[in-house]
Amino acid sequence: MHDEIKTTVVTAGDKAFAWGTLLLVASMRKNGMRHPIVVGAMDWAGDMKARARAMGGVTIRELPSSRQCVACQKPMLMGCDDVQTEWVCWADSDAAFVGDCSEWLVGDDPDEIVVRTYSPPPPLLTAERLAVWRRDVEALCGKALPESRLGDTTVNNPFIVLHRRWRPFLERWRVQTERVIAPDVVTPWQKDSAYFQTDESVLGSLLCFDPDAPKVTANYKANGSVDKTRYFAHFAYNPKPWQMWNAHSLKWRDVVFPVVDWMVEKGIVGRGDLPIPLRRSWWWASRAAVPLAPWAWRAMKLKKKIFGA
Ligand SMILES: [Mn+2]
Repeated sequence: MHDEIKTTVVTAGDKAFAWGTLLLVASMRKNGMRHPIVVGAMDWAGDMKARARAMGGVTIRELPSSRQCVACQKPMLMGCDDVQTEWVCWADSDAAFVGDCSEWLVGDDPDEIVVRTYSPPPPLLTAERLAVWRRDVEALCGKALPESRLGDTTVNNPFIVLHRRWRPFLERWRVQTERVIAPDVVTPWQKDSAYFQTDESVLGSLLCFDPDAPKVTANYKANGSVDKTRYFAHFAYNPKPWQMWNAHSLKWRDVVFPVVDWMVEKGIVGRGDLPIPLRRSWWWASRAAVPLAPWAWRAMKLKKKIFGA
């Protein structure tokens, strides 16, 4: 990319997502994306921070150790002073860029937010929950639109691009997240809450009902809809590829391993430092264990619930 760099990429993870974050950062550098990167890191080991910094242009912002989910720090990080560029891009740390995606890191229109809408709408978004969103937006802003701008749907936010003119909007998103998400919420998925996808649902509520919110782009391009060789690959399903491969993530094998190879080649990590699922030589075992992934994930969650780690 020869154009001036206009965007800072922001991501975050607790220690369970440190390897994912390294993959994300490495995928950018491997593909020639030289953008500054801000990483919100919660409880990371020193060597993981050193590896991230070794890729260049990476600022680490320590997140206070807490039980509240890291995803809720998204609006704070996107609006923080380490972001000095005209645009900011949020990228989830369970993801990788495929190809040079620089073009997708700047929006077509500074008045719009680049974020994907759910189609079809998530089943958990009932009319009752939309009414709660509207009521809460009205309490925050002192006003709210009578009808949702997004109809019966909302947004899915692993990848966001926003112009810095929307910093006051990021601040409203941050404050509302603090108001409506309990401080002891650990994981982003809260199916019994009106804010069932925590930070994402709060963003959705504002985009639906805040009269001063940016308009959602009708032209989301980072998913490969415009160019199948340049896209944002979001791993989504648990467990994540660096924890254990599963039936959904197998398709990302040829996205993940070239990035791992690049990190080893550049001396960012040694092969022996890699978690087993990221070792090519163990692929046969990783592949064979796929049917066990849903059970292993349940066991991991239970362990976290009991031991908090
Ligand atoms: Mn994600």
